[in-house]
Amino acid sequence: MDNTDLRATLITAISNLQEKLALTMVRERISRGDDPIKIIEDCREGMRQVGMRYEAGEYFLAGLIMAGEIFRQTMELLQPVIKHQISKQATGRILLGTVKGDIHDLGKNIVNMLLGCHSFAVHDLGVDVTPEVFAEQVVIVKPHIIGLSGLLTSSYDSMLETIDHLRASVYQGPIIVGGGQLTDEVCQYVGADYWCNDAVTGVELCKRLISEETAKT
Ligand code: B12
Repeated sequence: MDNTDLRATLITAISNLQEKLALTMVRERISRGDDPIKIIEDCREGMRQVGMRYEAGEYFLAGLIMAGEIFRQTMELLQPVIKHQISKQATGRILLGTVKGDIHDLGKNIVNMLLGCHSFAVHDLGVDVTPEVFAEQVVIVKPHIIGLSGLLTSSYDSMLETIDHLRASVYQGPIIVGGGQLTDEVCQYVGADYWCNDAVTGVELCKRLISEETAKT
């Protein structure tokens, strides 16, 4: 199979919830030395298709759960490869979490892992995190950057609430919101400084913010 076929087969396998085939394709691409970030992007495309099939009524909640499990397993295969490849440069503390009412964490976990690979100290608060818990942790962790993750439309209000709460109390530093459905408009609505819908861009942004901060001091 050539590379284009491998990519298409991986995307379709995830979209069709074919766990064994998807994992075989990931293993094969790893063994061929494919860029792990490109493999993640293809897995994400498969997940996007699962979402569309759910929306169209072809899949039910069980389909989303199954897709989540397949994705988690692909990440288990990819994590050691990524950790081995990425060089360490930046340092800084990041507070990360999925906002209140939202339990999607696969994307956030990728951001966590990639930030860790770049020597960031990541304090991941998990999912369904209330504004109050974020604020409490800011006092303890003293983060340079806060990252809020959310995939549901209803998460935008939680992001807004969290950012309002943080700005009115303990934190005036940079806040990044992340998630597949985000846009400029959402970023403005929730009052974040930056938004991102892919982890690699998010990590580059964090590195830039930290080096700007270091240059000031
Ligand atoms: C898997 C999945 C689930 C799994 C999640 C498992 C898990 N552990 O995360 C489960 C089954 C739990 C689930 C539940 C639900 N889900 Co769901 N789910 C999905 C699905 C198919 C894939 C999401 C995913 O993991 N993608 C892969 C990751 C890698 O991508 P990502 O999250 O976008 O992350 C990347 C970037 O966004 C970025 N990023 C993410 N966070 C951050 C944070 C920072 C700081 C930065 C810098 C970057 C960053 O980096 C990541 C890597 O590049 C999506 C479809 C889709 N299009 O996304 C629906 C989807 C998000 N779900 C949806 C829905 C409706 C639900 C439910 C309400 C279903 C129900 N009836 O119960 C529940 C909600 C539960 C809740 N309260 O949160 C809808 C949301 C629609 C909407 N507009 O609100 C979607 C879009 C499906 C659809 N098309 O209808 N879901």
